[in-house]
Amino acid sequence: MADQEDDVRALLNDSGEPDLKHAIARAREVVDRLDNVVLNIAVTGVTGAGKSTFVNAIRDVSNTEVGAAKIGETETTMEIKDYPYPTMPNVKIWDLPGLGTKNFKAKTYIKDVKFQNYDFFIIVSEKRFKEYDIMLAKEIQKNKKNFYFIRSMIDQDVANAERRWVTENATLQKIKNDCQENLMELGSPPVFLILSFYLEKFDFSKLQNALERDLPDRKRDALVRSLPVYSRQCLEKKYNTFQKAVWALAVVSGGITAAPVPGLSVACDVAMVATFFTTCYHSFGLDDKSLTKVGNRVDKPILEMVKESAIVRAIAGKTFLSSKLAARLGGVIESVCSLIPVAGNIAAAGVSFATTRSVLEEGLKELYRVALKVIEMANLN
Ligand SMILES: Nc1nc2c(ncn2[C@@H]2O[C@H](COP(=O)(O)OP(=O)(O)OP(=O)(O)O)[C@@H](O)[C@H]2O)c(=O)[nH]1
Ligand SMILES: [Mg+2]
Repeated sequence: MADQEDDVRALLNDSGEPDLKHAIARAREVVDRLDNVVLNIAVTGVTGAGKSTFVNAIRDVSNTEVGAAKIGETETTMEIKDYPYPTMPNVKIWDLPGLGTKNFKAKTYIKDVKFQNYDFFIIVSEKRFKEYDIMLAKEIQKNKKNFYFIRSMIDQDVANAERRWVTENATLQKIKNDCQENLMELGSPPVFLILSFYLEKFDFSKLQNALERDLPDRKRDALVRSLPVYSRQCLEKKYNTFQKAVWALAVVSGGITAAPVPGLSVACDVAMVATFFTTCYHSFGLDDKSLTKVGNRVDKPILEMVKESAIVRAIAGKTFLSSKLAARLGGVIESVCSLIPVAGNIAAAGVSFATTRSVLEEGLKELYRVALKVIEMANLN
């Protein structure tokens, strides 16, 4: 009984709600948001600007991979196509066809691409922003949506200028000034310089900050969890969004109900806990595909390092939902995990809210620790 009272106290404290009924309702809402938030991002701009390349980059998919957006030297994207994030299918990037081609006329473009379906627009240009881009931005503005200008192909400009002994910084500043001059009639909105092949360079983190600032909370978290890990700060943000959900998941996976009083259950939905860890694992870029890519880039045995972690091995081996959950997590949180029931969905075996919460917290922390090590090895600070 004393344990249950402690649990209720801990739960109310975590939720910030005045009573169990409200805390449980809040927990359900938080857990629901983990998977079910819909976010639609439109990537648009003139033909050949690098839109599809950017779409692939922010999904962490290489251009040649199955399921990647097609890239090409001539007009490539001919129809509107959605590209869901591999592990968050409700978050979608829409690769829109090039503006101003004979198939998509500037005047009717906004209507043709069904602008109302998107949360915001990213307008890509490989050179100066031209009248098409400005017209598009005005139409988007008229329709009360946000837009963000990104300037692509920065590597080419920098390389060309370096041949004339112009420094990288001077080139970047010149591109920005140039773009903003062209966008004067829109009040010179910021222009983000992006190199899709290396998101960690230039302005991608500034773009992420701007998107986060403008999105409502639940959509912001979905964005943060979906983007590839390209910096320590980006990883930290991901960790924080998952961390915030831990208490709620402990409530929901515990099947806790408000009645009868005091009503805290003594169960743990093992499958739900495992699904949470698997989502974090993908979001932190710890899957084999992401790691192989990073490892090849820096020529270091990152995959091997990551596999030293028991929890990563368990998730990668898909043995996580098996009856060995507790043992798999063993090295990480031995004493806590030995309390977890071994199989099935809801399994009642005297697991309190506090216990489930600490299993979730410790598992998440371990995945975060490994992901930080990857960042370090990949020189992505
Ligand atoms: N050097 C360099 N090349 C890029 C960059 N982004 C895209 N490209 C190249 O530019 C070409 C066009 O890229 P896409 O991504 O297909 O352009 P798009 O805007 O989707 O083109 P459409 O679908 O025809 O409208 C391809 O050859 C890409 O490899 C970049 O940042 N730097
Ligand atoms: Mg394209």
